[in-house]
Amino acid sequence: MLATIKHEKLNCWIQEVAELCQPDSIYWCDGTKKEYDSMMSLMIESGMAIPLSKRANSFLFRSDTSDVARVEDQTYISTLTQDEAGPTNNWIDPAELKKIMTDLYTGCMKGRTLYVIPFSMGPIGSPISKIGIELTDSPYVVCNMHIMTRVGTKVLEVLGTDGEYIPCVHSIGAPLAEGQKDASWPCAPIEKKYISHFPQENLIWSFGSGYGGNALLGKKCLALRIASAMAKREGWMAEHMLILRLTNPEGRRFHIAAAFPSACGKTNLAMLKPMIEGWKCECIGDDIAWMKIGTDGRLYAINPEAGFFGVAPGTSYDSNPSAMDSLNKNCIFTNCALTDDGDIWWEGFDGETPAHAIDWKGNDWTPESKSSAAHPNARFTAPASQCPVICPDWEDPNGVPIDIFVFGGRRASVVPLVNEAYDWNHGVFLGSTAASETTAANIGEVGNLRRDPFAMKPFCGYNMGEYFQHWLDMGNKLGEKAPRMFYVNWFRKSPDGKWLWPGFGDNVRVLKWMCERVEGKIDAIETPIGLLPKKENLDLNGLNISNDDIEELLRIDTEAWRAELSDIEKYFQQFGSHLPQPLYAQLENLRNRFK
Ligand code: TSX
Ligand code: MN
Repeated sequence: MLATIKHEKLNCWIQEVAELCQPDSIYWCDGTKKEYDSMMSLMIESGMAIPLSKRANSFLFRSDTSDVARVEDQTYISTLTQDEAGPTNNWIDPAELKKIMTDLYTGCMKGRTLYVIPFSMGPIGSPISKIGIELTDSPYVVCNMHIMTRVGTKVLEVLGTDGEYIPCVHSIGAPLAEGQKDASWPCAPIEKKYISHFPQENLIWSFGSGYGGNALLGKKCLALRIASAMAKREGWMAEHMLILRLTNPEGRRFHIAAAFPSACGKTNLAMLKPMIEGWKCECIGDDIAWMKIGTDGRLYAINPEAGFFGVAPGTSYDSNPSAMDSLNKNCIFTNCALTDDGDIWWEGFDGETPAHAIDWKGNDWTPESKSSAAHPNARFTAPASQCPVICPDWEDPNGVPIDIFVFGGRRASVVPLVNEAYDWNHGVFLGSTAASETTAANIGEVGNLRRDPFAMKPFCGYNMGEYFQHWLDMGNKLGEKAPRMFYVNWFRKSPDGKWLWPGFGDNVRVLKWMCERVEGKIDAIETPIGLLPKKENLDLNGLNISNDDIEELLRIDTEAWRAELSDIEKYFQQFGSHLPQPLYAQLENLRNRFK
C-alpha cells in the first residue's frame, strides 16, 4: 500500500514524525473490518481488550486511573499572541510549546508501531467535509477512529498527490524497552499530558493520554477547536451541537441544532422519543455540527462524525432507548463495569443492580461497595448507523437546512422552561451568556454556576470575543433566512426541590412550541428576557402537571434577574475590547426592559 501513496508533503511529514518518535514500524490503516478485527485480536492477547460474551463483536477497556477524561488544564491553543487565544483558553508560545513537546516526543514510540490513520470528518467528498491524518501509537485509538470517523484508503484517494489535510500527532507517551511488559493501559503521568492546537497552521499535537477527546483527535481537537478557527477565517460554523429532524403530523420537517454544556443530556435529546402522537424525531448527530450557507441562502448542517462517543452512566431504556438499542453489537466500552455473565453495566442501567461485578479499576464490586462500579465518565463508542432513529439523510453530503437553534443549561431556578430570542443578536446574547450549574459528574463544587458560552468554552480554538463577533456576522449574512433562536431549561426545580418538568421524551412539547412559532401559527408573550409561551400554546395533553407548576416553570423572578444582570456584566468584562459592542447593547436592552 505504501507504494501507492504519492503525496509528497504527507510522506515527508510522516518521515519526520517517525524520525522523532522512533517507532519500531509504521502501519498504514485501510479502514477495513479485517484490520479492525486483527487490531482487536492483538489487544485481546495483550490483555487490554476484554471481549463481551453478551454483545457481538464488542469489547471492554479499562483505562489507567490517571487517564479518565479530557484534561482541560493541559489543553492549549497556541497562537502567536496570547490575545488571539483569548481569556478562556490556556496559552503557551508556539515555539516554546513545540520545544517542550519535541523533547517529550523524542523516542516516545520505541517498541511500538506508528499507525497512520487517514480519516474524513463528514461524508467522504462532501463540500463541507475535511480530511485529517492521525499518527498514533495506540491501537485502541485506531479502533475507536474506525467507529467515530470514516477511515481508510478512499480518503487517500480523495487526497490525491497534493490534497489538503490536517496533521494530527498523537502518542500515549509510553515507550517500551526491549523485553519490557506492556501496561494494560499505557500512558504518561498527568504532568506530562499535553493537548496542543496550533490553529494558525491547522496542526494538532497530543501527548500522554489515550482517552477520548485527548486521543481521538478528529473529534474535539479537529472538528471543534481547529475547525472553529478555520470556520472563522472561511465564513462557516463549527459548533458543539446535536442535530435532529422533527417531523410534525402534517409531514413538515424542522431541523434543529442545539448546544448544551456537559451533563444536560444532549445525546438523550438528539435521540428523543416524542411523547406526543404523530410527531417523529430522527437523529443526525449528537455532538458536533458543521454548517455552511447554501446556494439558497439557508444554513446547512452536517454531522462530521460517524459514531457516538457517549457517557454511559445514566444511559438506560428509560432515559434513552435508542442509544441502548445502538449498543447491542460492534461497540467499544471504556471504564464500564463487567458483570459475571460477560456483559457491561453502569450506574443508572435498567433492571436490577448486579450482586457482583468487576469495577472499572478491575476490582471486585458489590452494591455495598463505597465507590461506583463504572467511572462517572465511562463511555460507549457506537456506530451512528446502528441507531434505530438515525435520520435516513444523516450522511447527505449537502447537509440539512437548520430552522431552529437551541441553547440551554441546567438551572434549578431563575431561567424558565423556554424562551425565544427577539432577534438574531438577542439570540447570540443568549448563547454567549449560557450557563449551567455544576453536577457531581463535572469538576468543582456541586451547584456552582459556570458560564459556558454556546457550550464552546472548552472547544473554541480562538478568542471567544471574536467568536461572538463571528456569530453576529453570520446573522448579517443569513438575514431573513437565519434560523430562529431559543433558550431552554429542563432542570428548573420547585422551592421544595422537586423537578418541575418531566424532561426526556416530553421535551418534544417544547420543541413543538418552537416549530409552531417558526410556522407563525401562534403568538407569544413579550417579557423582559424574551418571548415566552402562552400556557394554552404548550401541548400538555396527557401530562400530569399542575397549573401552579407550569406557572412556576414560566415565572420570571425580577429580583433574581437583576442579580443575573450584574453577573453577566462581570462575566463580559474578561473579554475586554474583544467583546462585540452589540452584546453590550443587548445587556443594556435587557436592563432597560426590567426598568
Ligand atoms: O437528559 C436529560 N434530559 C434531556 C432529555 C431529552 N436528563 C438527564 C440528565 C442529564 C444527563 C434529564 N434529567 C432531563 C432531560 O430533559 N430532565 C431531568 C430532570 C428529571 C429527572 C427525573 C425525572 C424528571 C426530571 N423523573 C420523574 O419525574 C419521574
Ligand atoms: Mn460534547
